[in-house]
Amino acid sequence: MNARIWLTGFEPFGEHKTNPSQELVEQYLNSTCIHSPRGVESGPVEMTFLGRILSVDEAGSCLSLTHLDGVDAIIHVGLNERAEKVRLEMCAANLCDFRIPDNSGRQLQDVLISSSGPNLLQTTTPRAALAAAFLGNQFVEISEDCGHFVCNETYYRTLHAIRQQSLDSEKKEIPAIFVHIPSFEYVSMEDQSEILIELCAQIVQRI
Ligand code: PCA
Repeated sequence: MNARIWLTGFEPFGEHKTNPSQELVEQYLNSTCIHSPRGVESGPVEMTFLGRILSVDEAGSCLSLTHLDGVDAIIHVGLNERAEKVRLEMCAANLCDFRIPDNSGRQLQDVLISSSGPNLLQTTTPRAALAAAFLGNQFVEISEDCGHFVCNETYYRTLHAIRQQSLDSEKKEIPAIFVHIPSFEYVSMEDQSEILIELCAQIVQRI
């Protein structure tokens, strides 16, 4: 099987001149990679990475919604300025509350993303299996708080669309997760790359 993975990073925002999520993700876009996930018996998986570097605004948060068809998994990656580890985000909140303006100048305060959606949406990836796969990894943690800025907005929109799509068509939900990364000072680009590929392979192996 060759799994098609929709992988996204973000442009710089706020005071940042660069965004490590852009550098991390750009290495893989439009390429294919073969990787054997740890601790899983069924051998190597082949993954083709499609995706984009998203603008940090409403347009960027919505862009993936027009690409859900024909992809096997969705991995969004963004910078968390305060993180010192790679955070696997387990849920997205139906709330925008921006501390700083986004790259289009929006500064939403206490605004719902979807007027009819639930307060929280959970990752559609197998949570327990991923937690177990990264249990011994000192650079990875599980997080229940994706913040209230554009990363959370993007994650919520994606999970909401996946849920809607599976309700409408009775198709299985596409696995999707948000990964918040720290600056490369805390976890090197090389270590973050290994974590990202291992995560993708773990998810794809269980489709
Ligand atoms: N991090 C921001 C948005 C873009 C990014 O890389 C966030 O955590 O919402």
